Order: sequence, then structure tokens, then C-alpha cells
Amino acid sequence: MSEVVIYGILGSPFLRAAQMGVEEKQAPYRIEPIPPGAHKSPDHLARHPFGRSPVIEHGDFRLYETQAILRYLDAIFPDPPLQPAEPQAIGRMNQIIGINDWYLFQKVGAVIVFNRIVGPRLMGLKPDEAAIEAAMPMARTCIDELGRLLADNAFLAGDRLSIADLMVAPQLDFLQATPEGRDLLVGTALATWLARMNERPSMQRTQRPGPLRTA
Ligand SMILES: N[C@@H](CCC(=O)N[C@@H](CS)C(=O)NCC(=O)O)C(=O)O
Repeated sequence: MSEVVIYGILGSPFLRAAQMGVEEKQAPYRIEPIPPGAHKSPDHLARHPFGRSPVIEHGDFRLYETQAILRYLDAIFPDPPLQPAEPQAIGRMNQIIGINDWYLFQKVGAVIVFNRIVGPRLMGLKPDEAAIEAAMPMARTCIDELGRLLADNAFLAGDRLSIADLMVAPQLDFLQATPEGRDLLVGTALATWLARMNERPSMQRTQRPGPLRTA
């Protein structure tokens, strides 16, 4: 089977989720980094018309949208499975993927992580404190709700690792590197889950570049 080529911006939590997928599968892959800014270049727009990270190529097949990538990886590399078999666990996993994509990334990470870490470190921007403040209620809702859904399970969708864990862990690990994220997570069951996720080789082997590790 040919290797999976992952194009993306190093440090992107979505890139990291896709990379964790191939790491968990122990499948052959390589990363083709896209320099910051070049994700809107004609070359990358030809791969991803929305100019985002990541995109994978597998042989002559190309795919973007991280959850689609992870489901594809799960189909071609069945072991270990990354999707539960029970209907309620499948529903829970899909619900959490939706929370990740619609609320946690767009309304929390893209505001707080961007203003505290990505903007200052990569673009020399000053944090927009009003935007951070405005994102805090949604951040609280995301942390509370993900914690409620985790309940006393080992993983977000039950007793086994799933695509939900692979998508949320890179987002929360990045958020936890900000003072706001640290305060929101401290002492929660979600922080315990994240610490467990951080012990996995798939997290350790996909660390963000040094400048993006802390605020
Ligand atoms: N729905 C997309 C979201 C991907 C995404 O937003 N990636 C971010 C990096 S974390 C990106 O490429 N941002 C570039 C931009 O917003 O221009 C997916 O699941 O892959």
C-alpha cells in the first residue's frame, strides 16, 4: 500500500489529528509542510479549494476535511479500529466531531489560540483582548459539555479510542497552552483525559513546532 502524504501547516490541530490517525494505525506516511501563508497559494488551492490544512494524497486519491480523512484511514487500515460499533457510541463520536468542528475550533481555538499564540508568534500580532473575552462563554460551554459527555468513560465516545479523541485532543492541547485554556481545564475530568491522551505515542510524535507550544 502506498504511503499517505499529508499536506498541511505545521502546528495545525487538524493536521495533527490526521497525523495521529496514521500514527495510531502505524501506517506509512510523510508530511509535506505548507509554509504559513502558502495555504492560499495556487498550488495549495488546487489541492484544497478552501485553502485549509490538511489534505491527504494516497496513490492518486486526494481528500480534505479531517473527519473524512480519518474515516478513510480507518477504512483502508482497519487495525486498530477508530470507530465504535455500537449505535449510541457512533452517535456520540459523531456528535463530538460536530462540536469540535463547529464550536471548539471555530469559536474558541480560532479566537483564543490564534490571539494568544499563533498571531503573536507567527505574525507579530498583538492579542485582541476583547475578542478573547467574547469567546470565553463559548469556551466554557465547550469544556463543560465535552466533560459532561466524557463522564467517567476512558475516551470521549466510550471505552475505546475513536476519531472524536483524535480530533479534540489536538484542539484542547493547544487551548491548554493559553492561560484561559489552562484555567478552564484545571482540575477537570477532561484535563485528566487530555493528560492520558498526551501519553500516547501518537500525541508525543506529533508535537507542535517549538514556538507554538506555549503562549
Ligand atoms: N473543516 C476543516 C478545517 C480545517 C482548518 O480550518 N484548518 C486550519 C488550520 S487548524 C486552516 O487551514 N486555517 C487556514 C485558514 O483559515 O486560512 C477540516 O476538518 O479539515
